[in-house]
Amino acid sequence: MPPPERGQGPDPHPGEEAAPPAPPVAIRGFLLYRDFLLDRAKQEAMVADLRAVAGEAPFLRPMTAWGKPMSVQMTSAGRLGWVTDRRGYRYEPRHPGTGEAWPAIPDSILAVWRAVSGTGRLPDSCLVNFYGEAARMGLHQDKDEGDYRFPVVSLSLGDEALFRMGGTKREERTESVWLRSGDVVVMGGAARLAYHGIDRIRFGSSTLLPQGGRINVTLRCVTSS
Ligand code: MD6
Ligand code: FE
Repeated sequence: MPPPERGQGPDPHPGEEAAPPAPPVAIRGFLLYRDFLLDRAKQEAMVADLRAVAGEAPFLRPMTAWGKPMSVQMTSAGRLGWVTDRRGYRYEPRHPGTGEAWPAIPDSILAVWRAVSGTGRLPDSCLVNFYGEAARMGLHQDKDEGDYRFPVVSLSLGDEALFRMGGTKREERTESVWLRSGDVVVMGGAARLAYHGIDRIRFGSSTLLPQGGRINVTLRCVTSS
């Protein structure tokens, strides 16, 4: 058998084991798998899968608990979707606009979780964020889940984004890195409750999305069993 190829992401060739991902770099406890999905065709297939999700569960511009619309548009797949409105942040089993259950998490996305999450459990929730030209995401912790033993796995597609990573207190020192299309970040262990955010994107830096912009997908276990 030939040696495993690097950077080929999850999707093994039929009858072969998935190639182990190239080792990540650790930044403030966040694990960054650069070019986890190197293959352009795989990235395009994933975008098509996510467009199908958004076809069933349209993107929403959520309201924060303090009544300001977020600049990022969001939808979800999986058993539970993350929503926010005047009642605050929470997970819901149905799309707030259509009233329908969220679509299933695409297999192409689950394959990334299987390859890097280090758990046999599958995620309950797949949050899909879309960043247009001026979108950003303030420094936050992911703490609406019921169980922090499981990591959050994030995948970037499209334009580059400046990702800021800190510690478990807002005042702590931060480090930033430009995330590129195909990069995967795992936030687990001591970094599971670390502050992080997106300062800005470089609109038009990638050709993956013909109209420009960035898609970020985050996978999470929400309930403790
Ligand atoms: C983003 N990411 O990359 C925002 N959360 O657009 C997140 O908020 C995030 O990258 C938890 C774990 C990894 C992440
Ligand atoms: Fe987050």
